[in-house]
Amino acid sequence: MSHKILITGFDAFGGAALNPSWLAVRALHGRRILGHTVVAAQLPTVFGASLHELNTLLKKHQPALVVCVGQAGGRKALSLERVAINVNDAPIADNAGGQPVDTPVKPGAPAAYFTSLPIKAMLAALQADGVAAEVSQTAGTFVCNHVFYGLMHTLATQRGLKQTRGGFVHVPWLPEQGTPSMPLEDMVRGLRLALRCALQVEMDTALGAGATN
Ligand code: PCA
Repeated sequence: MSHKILITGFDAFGGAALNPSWLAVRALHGRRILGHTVVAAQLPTVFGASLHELNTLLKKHQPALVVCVGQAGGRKALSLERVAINVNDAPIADNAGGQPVDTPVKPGAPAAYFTSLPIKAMLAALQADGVAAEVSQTAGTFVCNHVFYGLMHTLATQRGLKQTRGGFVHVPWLPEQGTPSMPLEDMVRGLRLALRCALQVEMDTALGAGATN
């Protein structure tokens, strides 16, 4: 395991001109946090290809911490996702025209995985710094949940990545995209705080089932 943090964002999808998740993670590329170096990468908003790309990045960087980030229009806070589910059920086509309905992310794998990030500690850290944040109980059933599930499955099953912690954060729209929204500076500040907290806090005692992972 290296002293690297991998943080990913997505390209624009659904006809949008931009994706704030990529703009926010890009701003963190190369930063040092508690002796770790941040590597930012963009994933395609495509079922399958996104996970293939993520797994290549995991193999290459062997990070200590992985946070995947996506846009969730309509939400008003940084959403710390608790659970990834083993289903693809796309409400719209992905960027390659794919629209799977009720297929598994990984056939025969568990129904769900909990995040291994200390989301309650992260929530407290963000709120203490004035960044709007919430714990979310669903990352949806589109490409973000697909990537989140695939990430947790890889971390659970790949030798060499068992000590790596990972999870998913959704960001709201930027002000120019619609309402509710969050300025880019707040997203960047919030994500940096979230990464720092995840490196500092060993286990989230408030998380219940997640703490046994
Ligand atoms: N948000 C989508 C996929 C890419 C993104 O940024 C989602 O929530 O699934």
